[in-house]
Amino acid sequence: MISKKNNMIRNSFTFLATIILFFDGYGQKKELVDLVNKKPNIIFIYADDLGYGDLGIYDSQGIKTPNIDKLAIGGIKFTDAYATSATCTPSRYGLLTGSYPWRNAKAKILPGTAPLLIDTLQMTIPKMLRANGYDTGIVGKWHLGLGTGNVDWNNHISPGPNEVGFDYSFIMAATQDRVPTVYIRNGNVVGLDPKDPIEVSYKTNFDGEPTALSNPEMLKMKWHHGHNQSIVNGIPRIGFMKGGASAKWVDEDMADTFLEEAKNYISSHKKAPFFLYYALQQPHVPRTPSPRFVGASGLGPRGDVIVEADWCVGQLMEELEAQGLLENTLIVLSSDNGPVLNDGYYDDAVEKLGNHKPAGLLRGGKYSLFDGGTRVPFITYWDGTIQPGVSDAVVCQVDLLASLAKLVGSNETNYGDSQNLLNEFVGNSKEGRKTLVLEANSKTLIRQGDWIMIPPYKGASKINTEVNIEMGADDDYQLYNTKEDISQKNNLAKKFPKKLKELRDSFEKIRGVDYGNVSELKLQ
Ligand code: NG6
Ligand code: CA
Repeated sequence: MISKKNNMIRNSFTFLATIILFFDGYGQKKELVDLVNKKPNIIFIYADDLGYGDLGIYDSQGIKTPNIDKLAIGGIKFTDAYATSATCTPSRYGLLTGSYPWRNAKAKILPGTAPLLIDTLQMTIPKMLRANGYDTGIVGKWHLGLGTGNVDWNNHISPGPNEVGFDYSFIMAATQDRVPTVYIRNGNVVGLDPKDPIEVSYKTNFDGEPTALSNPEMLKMKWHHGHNQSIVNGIPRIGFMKGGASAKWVDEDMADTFLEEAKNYISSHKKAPFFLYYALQQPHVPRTPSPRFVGASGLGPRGDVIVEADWCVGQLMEELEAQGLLENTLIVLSSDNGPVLNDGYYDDAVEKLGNHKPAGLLRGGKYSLFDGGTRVPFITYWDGTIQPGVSDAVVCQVDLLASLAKLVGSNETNYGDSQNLLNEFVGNSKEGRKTLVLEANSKTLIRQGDWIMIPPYKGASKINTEVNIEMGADDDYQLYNTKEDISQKNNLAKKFPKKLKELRDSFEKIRGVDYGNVSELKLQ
């Protein structure tokens, strides 16, 4: 630290530029020294379907995650942090663009053949960082669409991550349970034999290709709902695929493959600054731990892949340390949506759960309007710069764009829905967001202060029996005080009509919809 400061003093202009004075909510002057324009490397680690109660540091009852816990102990553990949505595609869209996903009608769970969801003219985190001198890379799950429709997987695939800001990309197109089951590097399928071209369809099977329905004897993992189309590596998937045998991934190697890619990206961009978006596939279905982790948790494959993901984070940290980059790297870890046990395969997630509570004390889970859908683990870590602590500031992944822009000294100040919460993310403030509109299955709700209001959704199902999760929809208004009732058990809508009106007014203003009188509501 001392030698770094001396370096800065030598360059007095930079030094002056790094001192930012600002006022916090109470009018007191604070100094944020050495932060802005320091341009640290930035790594965003995004788990897939990791719940609020799945990490040791978030009081996990059954799974040990020492490496991620170490990040939280040496950094800031956020207790009131949100993804923008209760499912993957919209959350990733909100994260990268700084725009609420409900503003884009197409931001729904996408099939593997969907066109690119992000407009190539839209602002994104990697674009913003690139404009400020960063090299940018993505390794892992994409799930934001590719191409412009009718992708030819045997040619260069574009537009994709490389056209919305990433200098380097090594991705899976959609999800581990969706075809095509191949890796794509900078727009090209990895390991493809041109003599065995890939064809993909989400409508019809290709003649003679086995499916889970026609050839159940080929399955090493059984499907529970959905997931009964093409079989790859003995695992039934969503969608039909033909060809590309030499390019197909090995599911059990996926964690190691992404980790190696992430480490290589780091070691080949040491000259900094770089931004790495490391999008883990765990613990999304199909849960396929490397043999090294089978049985590691005692909770079946879902627990095992969380242990595996934790190990990956530890390995990444070791790489940063080995490269001497730890003090100059901001690490943010979170999850794209809440947890689910049975998401379409028989994999013992329910049977072997024991006392473990994937969503902790939160109600609902993935897909849900309740907090179990969107309130997620969120950790920031920056060795030597962020003072360790716990923060109950309300923050959202949509805010990373504006906050990182502030961090890297961008002159732009308007980032749409993204608010600059840099002070919260580095632990200088616990003020957080005042208001947040969240999405689950095309329905929205509002969080304002300690209160959550879910508007009526007439006739919507209260529980999804396939995944066995409460969806959070009701015919009447729901109002919860999350500070006093984290499990959203007491609907206070009738008891606090003024508070209800306050949240309803804010909600209508932001959504741009007049939801009318309580008794007249007929929302879908
Ligand atoms: C659902 C899938 C589920 C999962 C989810 C996407 C079925 C029945 N269910 O449609 O298994 O793939 O989509 O998850 O097909 S997400 O985390 O990427 O949003
Ligand atoms: Ca997800």
